[in-house]
Amino acid sequence: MKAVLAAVAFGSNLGDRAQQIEAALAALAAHDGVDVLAVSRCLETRPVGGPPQGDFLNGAVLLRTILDPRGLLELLHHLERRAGRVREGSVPNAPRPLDLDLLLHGDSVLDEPGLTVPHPRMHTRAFVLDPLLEVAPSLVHPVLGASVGELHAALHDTPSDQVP
Ligand code: PH2
Ligand code: MG
Ligand code: MG
Repeated sequence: MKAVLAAVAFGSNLGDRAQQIEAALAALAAHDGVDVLAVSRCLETRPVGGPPQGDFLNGAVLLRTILDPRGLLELLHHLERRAGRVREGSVPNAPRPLDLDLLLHGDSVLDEPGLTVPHPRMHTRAFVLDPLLEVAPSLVHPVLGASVGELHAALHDTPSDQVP
């Protein structure tokens, strides 16, 4: 397919968080059909929802890719499994060594089993929008019709989950 811009959020709150994130970003950059254009800083954030658990390292990456949304999602799941992530039977929002969430994929709007793009909660989460603002302020959310910068500003009044 034609190359599109895509945005992926990353997070980790189990094991060697920074190492797991670095390894996944290196594998993403090395993958055929994926160019990593920009990587945000890693932000330390308090867990939102789920059982009591440790703080996250969160960030976001801007890609150019010829993979379609399903192909990119499968690559992200493969990298999560390689970091030791187990999905089956796990509690929702349990601590995880690596979480890679597909946020935006060009103008794609999809709601299929296991694949919803744009990510349904991305505009409500500071741990997603804070780092995404660093790498893709002008990327437009195709359903809300607003840029990442505008979504971030709209969320600005809500308390941040970032560890001071
Ligand atoms: N991910 C979740 C649920 N809660 N909280 C923080 N701070 N960071 C996350 O990445 C995160 C979360 C579900 O994926
Ligand atoms: Mg997530
Ligand atoms: Mg996820």
